[in-house]
Amino acid sequence: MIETKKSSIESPPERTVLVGISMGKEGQNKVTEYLDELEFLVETAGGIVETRFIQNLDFPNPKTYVGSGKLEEIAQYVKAAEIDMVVFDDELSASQIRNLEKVIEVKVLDRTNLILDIFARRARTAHAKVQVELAQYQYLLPRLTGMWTHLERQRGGIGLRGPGETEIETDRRIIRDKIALLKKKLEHIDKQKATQRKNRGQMIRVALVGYTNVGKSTIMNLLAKSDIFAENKLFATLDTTVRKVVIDNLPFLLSDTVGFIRKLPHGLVESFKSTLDEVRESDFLIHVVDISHPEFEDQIRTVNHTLTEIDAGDKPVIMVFNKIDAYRWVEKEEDDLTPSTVENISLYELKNTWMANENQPCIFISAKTKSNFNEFKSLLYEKIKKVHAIRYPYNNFLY
Ligand SMILES: Nc1nc2c(ncn2[C@@H]2O[C@H](COP(=O)(O)OP(=O)(O)OP(=O)(O)O)[C@@H](O)[C@H]2O)c(=O)[nH]1
Ligand SMILES: [Mg+2]
Repeated sequence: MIETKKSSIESPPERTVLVGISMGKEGQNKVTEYLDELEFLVETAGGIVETRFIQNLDFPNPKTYVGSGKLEEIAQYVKAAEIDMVVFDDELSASQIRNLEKVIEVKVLDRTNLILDIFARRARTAHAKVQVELAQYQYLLPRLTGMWTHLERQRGGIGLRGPGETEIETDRRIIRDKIALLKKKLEHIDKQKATQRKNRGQMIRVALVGYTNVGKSTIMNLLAKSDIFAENKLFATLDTTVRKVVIDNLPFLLSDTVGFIRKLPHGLVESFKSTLDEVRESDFLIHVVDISHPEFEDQIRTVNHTLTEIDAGDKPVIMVFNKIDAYRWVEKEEDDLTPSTVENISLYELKNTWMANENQPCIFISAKTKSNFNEFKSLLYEKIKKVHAIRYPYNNFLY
């Protein structure tokens, strides 16, 4: 085997500091959740979080994101604790990166950069690789002048890894050419994919969608008896997988797609549009939710928002609340008069609230313990039967 540049997997995890700002009344709780997620992203990318800095601000400082006092505090910590990189919870502008890096003197990353890096390492097929690389270069180009790429100690590592463990190019002229080339490649692949989809004919098509790490691939594996990679990391799935599933005697095509996340970089949504064709062209969606996640309602909003962004906002949806085995809640004391929060709601109450909406069928399951899974299959069957009856009105001998 050819010896290539040592991959980052073998190097020690990059020591990381997170920075977020807390805005408004609910700010403190929100920023904690957001930074929890950011920490999960850093770990998925192979870093380790040493500490967090949070500042209360009405809006981010246009020059340095946080105020100058806080920035100084961060810089001192970075030096003392030998930190490798500082990750900010929002997308930073070129000048913000430049200004921050002057003071902090180590690699400065934002949420977008981090997500792109994870996508780059997860991409397996040629299609996904081209899409991610394109999004990476489009992100990089306007930010090159300010980037930490020139820092001697900081060349490479998280933030600059391209698909296939090689470092991505940081020369402006070469990047421009690459972008043009990648766009052409993508066009070509898109044409092939469109032909493939046409050849599938009139089969009923269903797509699993949802926030990342909610259990989409696990459900796919149960339904299709397949063996798709599922793990407790963000963005385990990047490429859409399509499988034929038969429930009783009704066949349909089920696709498992990339998970969504808060502030999914727009460039990534753009370049993944063709992967998401599968979603856009399906007959209906199975929106999987991780009910055990404290922010699941926010996650539902994010998913709906992203669906609208890819022109799939008006598809019929079955809501599947997964991971009921991990759902925890705290019963309120009778004399506790503070308003109920998400933590005080029982699964029973939650079910009643969601099931009251007749326009949107929903079901509560656990893909892990298979609890209620047969009921989920029946619900799916009924839904497919309806689509089937409309599409093949003379073919009713199947049920
Ligand atoms: N407790 C519990 N864990 C589950 C359940 N279903 C899935 N998981 C776990 O949740 C994690 C994520 O599952 P995946 O199936 O990879 O999730 P995904 O939605 O495909 O994630 P991405 O592809 O990363 O977007 C894995 O560790 C699963 O084992 C469930 O019902 N209960
Ligand atoms: Mg998956």
